[in-house]
This record gives sequence, structure tokens and C-alpha cells, in this order.
Amino acid sequence: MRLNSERIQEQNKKSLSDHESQFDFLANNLTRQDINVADLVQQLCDFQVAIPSWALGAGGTRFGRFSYPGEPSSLEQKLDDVGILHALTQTAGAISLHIPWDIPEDYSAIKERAASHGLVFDAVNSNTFQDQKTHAESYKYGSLSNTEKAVREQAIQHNIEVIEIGKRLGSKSVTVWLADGSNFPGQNNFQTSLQYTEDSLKRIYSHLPEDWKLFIEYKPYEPNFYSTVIQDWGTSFMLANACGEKAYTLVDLGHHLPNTNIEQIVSILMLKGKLGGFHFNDSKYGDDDSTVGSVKPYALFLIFNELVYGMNNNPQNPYPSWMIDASHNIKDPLEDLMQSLEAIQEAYAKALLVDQKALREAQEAHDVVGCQEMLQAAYRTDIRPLLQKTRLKAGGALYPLQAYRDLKIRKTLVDERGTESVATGL
Ligand code: AOS
Ligand code: ZN
Ligand code: ZN
Ligand code: ZN
Repeated sequence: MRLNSERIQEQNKKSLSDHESQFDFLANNLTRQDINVADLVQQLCDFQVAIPSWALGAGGTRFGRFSYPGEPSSLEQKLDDVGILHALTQTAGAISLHIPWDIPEDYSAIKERAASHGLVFDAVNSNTFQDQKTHAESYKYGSLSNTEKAVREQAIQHNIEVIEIGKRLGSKSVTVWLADGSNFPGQNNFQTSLQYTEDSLKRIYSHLPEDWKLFIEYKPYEPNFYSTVIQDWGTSFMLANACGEKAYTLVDLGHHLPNTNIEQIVSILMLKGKLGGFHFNDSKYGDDDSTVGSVKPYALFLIFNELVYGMNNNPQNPYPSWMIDASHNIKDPLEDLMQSLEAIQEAYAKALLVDQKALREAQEAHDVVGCQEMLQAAYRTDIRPLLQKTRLKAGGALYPLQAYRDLKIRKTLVDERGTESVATGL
């Protein structure tokens, strides 16, 4: 299924005049505050978020998985799904593959298909948390940190293979997330586990092409419930420093203990030039992988406020790689991803409204109330017409979710793929 732009433009016509009046009202207000609206639209146009291949089917919990009709069952279909998202939103210009779930058979056909949708390949993800039939060793007691050399070696080789696959697709980074840890006190030696992990990561790092990055993701618990080897940003940061300048920390919003100040972590990592990538999602309890902005939208805005500050003031930090990492049991995955993309764009746009210079002055004058007011004024501004304008300018849909429903895209997918198709992934 391929969504042509005429159908989207046809849809847009219906709501064009509503949009124009809402946009004019907002643009006038912003202009009066000395904000350059054209600049804002351009910055939003340039902001692209990668979609993980595993978010395109319904996810699940350990209690069950409920498939969604018309799920993509091949890499080609996953590309088509992200193509639909990108056509509607113009902000999903990349896909992140997971190996072994997404091994291409015909590389040039896959690259062509991605290009035809305007997509590039973002970070490739390795998997050493599930055993694979073709592998001799088991990851039951860990992968890169395993006390057995043969297991570590297998996990290292797998990561090298993932880099090779990524090279053929034009990816520029590999993300390592490890499930390694222990379930019971006394089970593992913390120091040995970390040392083995560092040594293994260095081996993988030594195979990284010159223009690539290695992203090291941290997570406090799950699937292990007593200890995790790379449990927090400090551990990831330490490992990234040990590997070298092409290694970075990756922040997944769901990978923190309750009430952690994530915006502060983001800020410090950027100061040190080590914030490489981002996995967006939201959560109420743990690594819930819920829709971005569905539970804590203000926290998301505060995070973006630090990201914008960092992007403007920390040339030592490369431009971060943005990705969604979500999964659901009950929603239409494409509708859910559109909600996430909108929430990300919204938080970014609001953060762009903050007058960083005035905020700095208020901080220095110890005007605590003034500082808070500035942030909240930006947060309370309804900038949705700005996002609509951005999409319109880029050829997307004014209202992506509405267009998706009006154009009956899910029905078309079900007609094409059947109700029984099952996506590979978590
Ligand atoms: C796991 O909790 C992490 O968030 C990973 O980033 C990701 O979900 C996994 O690698 C998907 O395979
Ligand atoms: Zn993640
Ligand atoms: Zn996660
Ligand atoms: Zn997550």
C-alpha cells in the first residue's frame, strides 16, 4: 500500500480555512513576542524521528499478545507502514531495524523501497537477549557480560554482523541494549560482569566504521529483577568513555526509576558531549513503552527544553539521533505512532518558544518565579496550528490521524494483508 500525495492534499482542502484562521491567530501572537515564525516552521520541518520496526505490530506483555489486523509481516511491509506514517506526518523519515527480526534478503530492493518512501535507515539494533536457533550458545546467563568466553564471543560476533548489515543499508549507528544482569543476590560478581561488558564493547567498537556511532542504552531492571549490568546513565557514560569518542549514551525515557530527573541527565550528558540517541515513549510505572506524551507531557517538555538548550550551546555534543521506542497491545500501532510523533513535535516546538536568553537572565537574577513562568508560558501555548503548517508545507496531512481514518488506510492494509498477518518483534 502506498499513499499518494494527491489523496492527502484532497483531504487537506476540507480543513484548510479552519487551519488558516487558527494559524494566523497563533502566528500573530508569536510575532508580537518577537518569535520568528518562519524559522520555527523550518526547524520543525527539519526534525525527523525514526520509527522502530518492532512498533508496527501490536506488542504485548508476558501475559499475552493480541495481534492487530493488517500487521506487517515482512520487512517490505514494515517499510510501507513507515512510508504511510511519513507521507501523513512528514516527520518519520527513518526506520530503525532490529537484527535478526529484520534481515534483508535483497539489499538493493529494500534500499530502493525505503528510498521510494523517502526513508533512510537509522540505528541498527542487535539482539543478545533472545536465543537464536542458528547460535550454539545461550544467553540465559548473559551475553557480553557472560562468564563464559564462548558466549561473549558469540554476542560480540553478532554485534559485528549487525554492523555489517547496517553498512549495506546506509545506517550510521548501532544501538546495544543488554538484558544482562542477575535475578538473585549473590548470583553474579558485579565487577567481573562490568569488566567483561567493557571488554566486549571495546571489541565491537573496534569494528565500527569511521563515520559510525555506538549507542549504549541503560535500563535499571527487567528482564532481570535484582541487578542489571548497565543499570543507569553513569554506567553507560563510563562505558562510552572507555570505548572512545564514537561511543555515546542512549537515553530511553522508560528506563529510569520513578521520579528520576531525566531532563537533568540529558543536560549533563550534552555538557559532556555524550548524548548520542534517544528512545521516546512514556510510562506510569516502569518501562511501559506507552504513547509519547500520554502520561507526563510536561516532563517531556522540560526534557526538550534541555535538548534545545544543549543543541544551541553544546557544540561538543553531536546532533542526537531521535527514535520512538514504543509497543502496544490494544491500539492500532500506526495511529499510536502518529500520536507519539505529534507529542514529540509538540514538546519540541514549545521548547523552541522559550526565550533562552531571558531565562538565563532570570536565573542569574534569582527570579525563581520568573523562571517558572517563562517555562510554563511556553508550555501552555497551543502550538498545534504550527505543526499543521509544518506538515502542510512539507506535503503532509493537516490532521494525520483524521486523514488516516477518513482514507480508511487500516482497512486497505487488512484487505491487502489479511487479518491474520503477524509482525515479528517483541
Ligand atoms: C529494551 O527495554 C530497550 O528499550 C530496547 O531499546 C528495545 O526496546 C529493544 O532493543 C527492542 O528490541
Ligand atoms: Zn529502548
Ligand atoms: Zn525499553
Ligand atoms: Zn521503553
